[in-house]
Amino acid sequence: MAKNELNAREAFNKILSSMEAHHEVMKNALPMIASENVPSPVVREALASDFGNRYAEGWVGERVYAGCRYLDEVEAIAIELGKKLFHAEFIDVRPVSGVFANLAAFSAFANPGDLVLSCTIPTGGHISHAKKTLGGTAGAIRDLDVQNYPFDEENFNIDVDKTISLVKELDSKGKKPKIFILGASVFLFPHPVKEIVELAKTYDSKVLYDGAHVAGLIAGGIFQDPLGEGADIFTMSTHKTLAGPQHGTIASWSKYSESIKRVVFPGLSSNHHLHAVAGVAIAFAEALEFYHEYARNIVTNSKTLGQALYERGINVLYEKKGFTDSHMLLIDVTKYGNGFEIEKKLEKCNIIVNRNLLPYDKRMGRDYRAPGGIRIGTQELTRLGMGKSEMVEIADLMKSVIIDDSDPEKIRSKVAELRKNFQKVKYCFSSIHDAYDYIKIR
Ligand code: DSN
Repeated sequence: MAKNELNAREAFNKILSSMEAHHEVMKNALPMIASENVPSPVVREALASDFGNRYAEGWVGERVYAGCRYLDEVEAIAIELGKKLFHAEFIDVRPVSGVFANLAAFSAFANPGDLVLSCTIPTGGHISHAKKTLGGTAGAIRDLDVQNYPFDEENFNIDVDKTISLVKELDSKGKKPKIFILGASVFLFPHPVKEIVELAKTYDSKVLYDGAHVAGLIAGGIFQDPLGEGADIFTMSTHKTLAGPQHGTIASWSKYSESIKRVVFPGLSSNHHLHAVAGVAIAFAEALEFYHEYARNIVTNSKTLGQALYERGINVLYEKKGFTDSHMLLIDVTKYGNGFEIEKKLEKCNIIVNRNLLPYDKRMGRDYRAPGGIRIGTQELTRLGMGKSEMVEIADLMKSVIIDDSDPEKIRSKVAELRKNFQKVKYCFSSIHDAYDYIKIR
């Protein structure tokens, strides 16, 4: 064994101490990555359960294994609750992530070489929607011909008129779109679902709405209702604003159920992570009971934080549109450095955000390594019970880091002080354990 190599016992101990240390940081930090959240203790209980050690291939009631009685009961409940939450006729909770849910939709409704449209990454698109040259799931894995929507930077949204012209032009060259992909990873304002649905009808194409980021807001009835507006398929991950475990789900219509079921199993999964399915079922129940309030508080907090940062001189984009209609904000930090530098500065103070491309970064010669922006989300802080006054305090702390270059140690202790009274998960049925308690069952 080389000198610095860990033996098995040392490795074992190191793994446990790293996990515990992570929980200590989370207790004292401001977690603001827009794609994350803290699930309720009950969801964590589901994740630690024996469900995670079992197989249940196939559909509820038609499994190809024995021993599935309770697994089936829970998955059937998840499906029922999902239908109510998302106004869907069909729910498949088996995709193991949002990317798998998207790949299932690409596989069910398009063939290699088919044309699809999506947002570019600097205009908010997710990597699973992206072109082959970027290694995106649609382009590189399903081999789809990905074209991008013309984008209205002023309003941070898809330019519908220019999209209509682009699609006409592509059609004249013999390329009809198979899928219009909507939804995004920087998702500030609802996408023009109705308009794209109208356009899609002309070409007999499908509209796929990737609502991973906003699923909890949709469940709470404060963002657009994609199926209600006419989308064919609504894919999501279940852990962002929805605050469940890391997993995926597809919501759609009965007429597409068989095509979707077939690709999800056996096409894209054998087993589908039954502990996560139980967690999803719990998160759906929490959403039905509590997210009307939770979703509204998230959006209020985002707008409040946007305004407070803006008033302190930080260039939060889209002020004229009220900054955001969702859980996130996009900030141009180029006056003070690049997104990477600001992300690291904030991290030193236990304020956790991510660097992000801005829609105009490419023109400025910036790329994802050192983009011009940061993206922040308020969904996790809201889940911990924070409200408007805490958003204003956070704006002060962020200003101290970004503009005043204050001492990280001082800011870290102020962050910990602010966090002291916000240790429980709200908007759930039971919260005996604190949000970031490291729970030992060994
Ligand atoms: N890449 C994630 C995000 O942060 O938006 C989504 O998968």
